[in-house]
Amino acid sequence: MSVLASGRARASAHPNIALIKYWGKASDSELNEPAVSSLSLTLDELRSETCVAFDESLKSDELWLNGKRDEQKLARISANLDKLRRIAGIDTRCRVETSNNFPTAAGLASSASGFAALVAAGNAALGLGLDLKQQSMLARAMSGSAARSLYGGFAKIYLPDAEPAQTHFGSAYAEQVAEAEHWPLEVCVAIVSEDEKKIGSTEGMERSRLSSPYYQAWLSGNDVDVVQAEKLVLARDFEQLAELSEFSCLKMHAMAMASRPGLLYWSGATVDAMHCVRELRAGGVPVFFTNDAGPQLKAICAPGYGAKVADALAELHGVKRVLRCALGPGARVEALD
Ligand code: 2P0
Repeated sequence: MSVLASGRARASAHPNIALIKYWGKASDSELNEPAVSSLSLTLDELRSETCVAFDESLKSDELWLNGKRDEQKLARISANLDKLRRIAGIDTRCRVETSNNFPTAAGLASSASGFAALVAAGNAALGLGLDLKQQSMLARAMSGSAARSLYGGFAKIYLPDAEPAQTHFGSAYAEQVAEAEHWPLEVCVAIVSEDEKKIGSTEGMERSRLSSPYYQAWLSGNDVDVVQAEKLVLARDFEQLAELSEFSCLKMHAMAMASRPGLLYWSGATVDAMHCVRELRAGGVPVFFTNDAGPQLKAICAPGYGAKVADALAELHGVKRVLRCALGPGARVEALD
């Protein structure tokens, strides 16, 4: 620990939603290297806040999630705290308090925002002095999508640019494609279930790698998709980004569905919402859908169209509520109480 570091810090971060999807790991090493490139946008209103306190008086790590002691998720947090401790050269146990203002583990990328906030808080608490790229590498080692939540606006993980593995960090990292202000897209999240998903992403990815006959084809397409998506974001070409992003989403799910046993993250309401979005688009509303390892449907809208899309989704039977989000900032350290 740096002599100036207090061992305590608080940070916040936002979930991100991939327009070009990550699904699959390069190996089962603890560096958690992704097998595919990805590109995402970071949301504003959804938020994780994480406080860490490294404390010599603690006998073991503690996790408090949304105000309650959580023993179930502690092992994963502890293993990731070990990564921070290894860099700092300490063995001090830590109390982690984290809260989300949205459903946890329901396909809303709570691990992305949660681990991005943990890295930012740990970096500050231990005085590690990691720059954003290093923080992103470390967050990726904790949860692949967390690397992207270090950045606001649009971010990508582009594997051909990855560096030779470094001790502690591995190689893949995220970098910003554009700030939120570059293209203030709006996002409507149709919540169709608040339950935690039954098969987590890590387990699902491994199942797809081992059993989906489409897995190799899936691996071969994402570098090209990310290069194209980045150009479309920079050119603010909504129509072509809509087509490419829905393609990436459906391609990922088709491959995952063909795993054995098949991974079926959609509910009937998810599919109804997809049709609703396509009908809106056919009627001239600039909107497209995407969906992750859970049933919620995310509708990405051109600036100014969020209210209209939210109203249409809210009318669907099976949609419990619709969250509206703008694009947001990256992870940041907050003042302690
Ligand atoms: C994504 N997802 O690109 C994809 C699309 C879900 C579907 O990244 O195992 O929680 O912790 O590295 O980051 C979710 O996977 O997985 C994810 P781990 P993570 O957003």
